[in-house]
Parts: sequence; C-alpha cells; structure tokens
Amino acid sequence: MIQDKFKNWKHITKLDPDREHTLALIEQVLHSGTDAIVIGGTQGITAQKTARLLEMTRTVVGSSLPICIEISHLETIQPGADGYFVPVVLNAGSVEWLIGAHQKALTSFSFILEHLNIDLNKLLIPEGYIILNPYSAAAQKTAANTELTAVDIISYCLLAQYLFKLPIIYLEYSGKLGSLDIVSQIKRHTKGTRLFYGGGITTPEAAYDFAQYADTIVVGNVVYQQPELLKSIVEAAKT
Ligand code: 1GP
Repeated sequence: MIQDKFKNWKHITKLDPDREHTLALIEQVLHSGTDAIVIGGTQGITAQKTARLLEMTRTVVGSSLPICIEISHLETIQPGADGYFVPVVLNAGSVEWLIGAHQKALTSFSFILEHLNIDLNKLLIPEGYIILNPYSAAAQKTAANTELTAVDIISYCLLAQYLFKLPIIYLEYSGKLGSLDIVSQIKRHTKGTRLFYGGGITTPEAAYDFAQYADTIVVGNVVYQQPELLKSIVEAAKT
C-alpha cells in the first residue's frame, strides 16, 4: 500500500502538468534512481493536462515506479494514480487551503466515491505543507504567511504531528533553495512524521546537504532545466 511505501522514499521527482514532456524525458526520470514520481503543480492546471501527463508517465514507467498525483486543484483528481497526496497548507492565509477546498472536493466527488466503493484510506496521504518562499506560485495562491521564525515553524510541525496527526510535514521553498539551518532545526522536532523538503535543489551538493536532515527530497525544476543532473542528484540524496 502506498501509505507504507512512501515512508521509504528518499527522493521524489515532481512533474508539472503545465510543462512540456517527452517520453525521453520521462525515461530519464525512470532511470535516475528516483523513488517515485508525483504529478503536481500550481499554475495552468487542467484535467486534460493532468490526465495526459499521467498517461504518458504510465506508458514509460509502467509499474516500475509509483506514480502519485498531488491534489492541488480539483482538476488534478484523475483516476489511475497509485496514490494521491493532499496538501493541507498549515500557514495558509485563508481556511480555504486548510480545509475549504478539501471539503468542496469531497462535495463534488462523494457520490462517485460511494458508488465505486473506494476506500479513501488506501489512496489519500495528507501532507502538512509549510510554504516558505513568498515568491512561489503556491505562496501567492494560498496567501501563505511566510514571515515565520524557526519557533513558528516548529510550532506548526508540532500541531501537524500531535493535533492533526499528519504523516508528512512538507517544507516547501519551491523555486528557491531554503535554509539548511531551518530544516535541521525542524528535523529535531519531527518524530514519527516524515519530513519532506522541496525547493531549489539543482545540484548533487544541495541534495546531499538537505538529505542529511529531510527524510525525503523533492525536486521539480531541475528536471526541466538540467535533466542530465537528475541521476547524480538522486545518488547524492541517497548517500
Ligand atoms: C515544488 O518542492 C517542489 O513543489 C520542488 O521545488 O521545483 O524548486 O525543485 P523545485
């Protein structure tokens, strides 16, 4: 089951439905040694683009790697993924991204879910997102409060673990390399919760450094900018 599998992932490659993909690029991802592919993004997301990327990825990868979707938008809800990550933005400026959009999604899909007798427990993995790059599309969309001290971030982590019992805390710096010092401090406060780090990892050195503290490293942009580096980034994350 995906709920158990993700706990062993050291490296995730995130593919954005709003970008152009070739089969060759996805093949490069498959052979990089990454542990899983997550399809997700913030801007320009449509059902058609998400379904197409899922189909292309499945064609190349088959069942050799888990393929998950991150539900950042109603249109990303497409059948056929191995699991679905659900971001809960802990530092969002509005309850919409903490619970509102989630409730609306279930309103739209509850009939189908009941009809198909789907066990959501087996498919959904909630992620406690803390968005820390104010210029990222995710921060802008959720009006995230990114002016946080280490103590503020630690308190969100404690809430995520002990109040909401979230299995993942995701420190999201999307597009920018974050603070290693913050990640190391947060790591000391995550017990029994998986710490994901994503943002600005474009070199093996950065992957190595952040993987010392984060349980799982997520990379996105580098796949499109320098796909030839992906393999060495994965190796460094797993060193
Ligand atoms: C984005 O955390 C991921 O959601 C990865 O960030 O694109 O900066 O690698 P980058």
